[in-house]
Amino acid sequence: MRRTAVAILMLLSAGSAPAAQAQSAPAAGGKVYAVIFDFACAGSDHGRALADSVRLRLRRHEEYDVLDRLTTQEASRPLGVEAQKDAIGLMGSLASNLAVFGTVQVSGAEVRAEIRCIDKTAADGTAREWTKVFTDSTERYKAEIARQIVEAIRGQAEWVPPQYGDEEEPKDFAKPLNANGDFEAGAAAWDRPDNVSTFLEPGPAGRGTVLRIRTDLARDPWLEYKRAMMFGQADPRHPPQIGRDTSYGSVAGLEGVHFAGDWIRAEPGRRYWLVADAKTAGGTPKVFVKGFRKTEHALDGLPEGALIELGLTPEQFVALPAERRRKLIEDDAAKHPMRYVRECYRWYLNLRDGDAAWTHYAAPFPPRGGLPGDVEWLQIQVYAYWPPGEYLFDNVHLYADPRQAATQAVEPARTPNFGKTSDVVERATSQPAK
Ligand SMILES: [Ca+2]
Repeated sequence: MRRTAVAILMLLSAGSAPAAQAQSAPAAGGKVYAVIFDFACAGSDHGRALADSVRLRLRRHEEYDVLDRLTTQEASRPLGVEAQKDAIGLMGSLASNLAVFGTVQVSGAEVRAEIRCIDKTAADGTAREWTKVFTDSTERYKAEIARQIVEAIRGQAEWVPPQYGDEEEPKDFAKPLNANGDFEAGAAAWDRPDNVSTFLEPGPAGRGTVLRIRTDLARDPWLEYKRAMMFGQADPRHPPQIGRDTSYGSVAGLEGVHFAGDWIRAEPGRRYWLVADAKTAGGTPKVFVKGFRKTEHALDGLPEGALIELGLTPEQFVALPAERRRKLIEDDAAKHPMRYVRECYRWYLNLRDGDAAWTHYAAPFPPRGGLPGDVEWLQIQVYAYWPPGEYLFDNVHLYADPRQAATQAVEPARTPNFGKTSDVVERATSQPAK
């Protein structure tokens, strides 16, 4: 009875792994002590590098105790696929019950790995053995072949996180869901540019109007100006002169600059594509899609904008009778419902390949599954920060995924504690004080 309970707990603790364990998985409770020898590879380091990728990847599975690289390299030279006797001898002296070795050959772009595995994890002590050939000729050969080797070792498929560029950009998008993504209608459906950190201006031939963001600015006068602009106390047609600053204390080093679009009605269960063109000289500017939902408005506070409209200071507001305060909040929420939304979803397109040329970016989101059900509104926010300088953007479009046939359920994060900050994780996992 007790044994059964332990086995069930082990399956549960395997988390998202399929409940049906592969036949090659170790007996319940048994650790696999694996040694991955450097692979033999004439004339290059590919064998060592690939072996190390396999070690790292296999180590992610908690039932595998993988001998570290230095100890392995001290114990043995690289072992080619023919070195079976050496491997079996070393398994004994290294107290390992699983050994992997092999030969890697590189020919042009193609990498070919002939890999042998000796597995002595079976409860009855019998050795099982396989030899397989893996090939890849992409830039990601190391990750790709390592994944296939680990799948062969474990006898089950690895979960592969979505990769940028995994899915080809569709050619048949319908009309964008956001208006004026090409900026040809000026600031329509976007923030008003402040003409200090954000500009809508003619781009190079063929682009019409583009968005320019500047982040090499002195922070304090910029913040003061943005605030005044928000409350109608500054006019971007007559922007102030704000000094250039490229220090860590600049706008680039602290807030960065956001340029937001209008609210877009969200459709839970939907998948989207976000595309953008950008010209950057470094850094990783981003195009965020943030999701918002209505929230019960705070019963004791008004947003700053509302206070200014009412001509009240926060102190004057607090001094009002409770009934009067509640009435003002309810009236403001009815008039400006979007002042009372809360961010509940966030994804971004990372514009990371900037080499001072215009580059097109496209990616689907959510990375897996459909948009969560609590997202009511989406907002696009173009964002640039470090390094201090200028960034150009054009054709920022949000599309419904034309390949999606039916609404899709939300798929939760695969990574434990994904989206939680470290303090939350620490609190949740720390031992209670005695
Ligand atoms: Ca344009």
